[in-house]
Amino acid sequence: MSSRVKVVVTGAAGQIAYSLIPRLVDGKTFGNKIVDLYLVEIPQVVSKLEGLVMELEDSYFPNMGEVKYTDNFEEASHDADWFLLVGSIPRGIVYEGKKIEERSDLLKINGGIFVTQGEAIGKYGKENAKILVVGNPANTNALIGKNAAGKDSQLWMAMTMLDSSRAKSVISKKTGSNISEIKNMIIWGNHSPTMYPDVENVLICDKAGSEVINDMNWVENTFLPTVQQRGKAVIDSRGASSATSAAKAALDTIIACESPTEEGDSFSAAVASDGAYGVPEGLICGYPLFTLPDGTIEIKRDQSLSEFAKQKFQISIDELESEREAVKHLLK
Ligand code: NAX
Repeated sequence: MSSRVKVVVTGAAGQIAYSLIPRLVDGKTFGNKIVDLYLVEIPQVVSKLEGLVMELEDSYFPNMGEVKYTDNFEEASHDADWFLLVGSIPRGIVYEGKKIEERSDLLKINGGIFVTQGEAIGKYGKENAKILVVGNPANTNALIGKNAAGKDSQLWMAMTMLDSSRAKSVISKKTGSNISEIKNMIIWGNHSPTMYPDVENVLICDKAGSEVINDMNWVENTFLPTVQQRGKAVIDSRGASSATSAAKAALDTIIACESPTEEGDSFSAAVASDGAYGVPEGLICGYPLFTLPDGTIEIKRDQSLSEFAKQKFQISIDELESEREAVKHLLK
């Protein structure tokens, strides 16, 4: 195993990145490896990264390798092992004279960015590079990027770990169990309010969630809306979207990919469907995943879905299909 890892982070001057970047080099996320960072921003903002680099240098991180920054994604992408694609144009900002409110507008603007970045990753990234898309709409951005990269040996994921952690937190409060005792917390579908957090297959102190939480009224009317709308609740209170929790979720995704998954557990991320669980091929869909001791990452295929679960999951699959339709001109 290489003792160095090269990580590219886009949106590096943004709020998630400010929590994320220092923890990439703190010796925990990548263990003993020396971490080389390549930070990417848009030209209008890139000079701010000089200050972030100064802070990193001043923070005493023995595992930090080279740190570079640029507004040229292609230059950053050479031989990178990991790409954390956090940068995107957020909802609510004024872009070319128009306030961006609709998901369809977000898809249009960000879609273009992911074509260019995907092409560079396919051309210059490592053959076995892992790509985690955080910038929204994450699943469809990943679909566009993966398609543009055109390299099946690279693993494209969209982040649903934050949704999974939020769901664990709600279940932990409901059942009085510690968050570490909640395993196999699956997020099916899209990282959007249509996601389906699965309370039936989740394990709470080694018991099936369907046995422990015997309260469908709570599931439907409290649990699902709380998890699905958590991002909005944070924005309403903070006046800004989730940042420190999103950064932690990105780090947890890396750790889950870099170390074997415990028996019975899984981790959440959205990956390209190969038809698993009846999802149309190619859609980047939230699944339960596991990492084998040799580093291979696979979809866990033995989970059973009740009629209730299938119905909820289908709503999210339909949304993913309509997003794919909206960006079909960006797909090769
Ligand atoms: P910020 O607006 O603070 O930062 C985004 C940064 O990306 C900005 O500095 C911007 O200049 C940069 N950027 C835009 N286009 C770029 C490009 N082409 N190349 C490089 N950099 C680019 O947003 P922040 O709060 O950090 O959120 C980043 C993204 O994460 C947003 O799209 C947000 O919606 C998404 N989120 C995704 C989550 C998930 O679970 N998947 C949860 C948290 C968050 O909402």
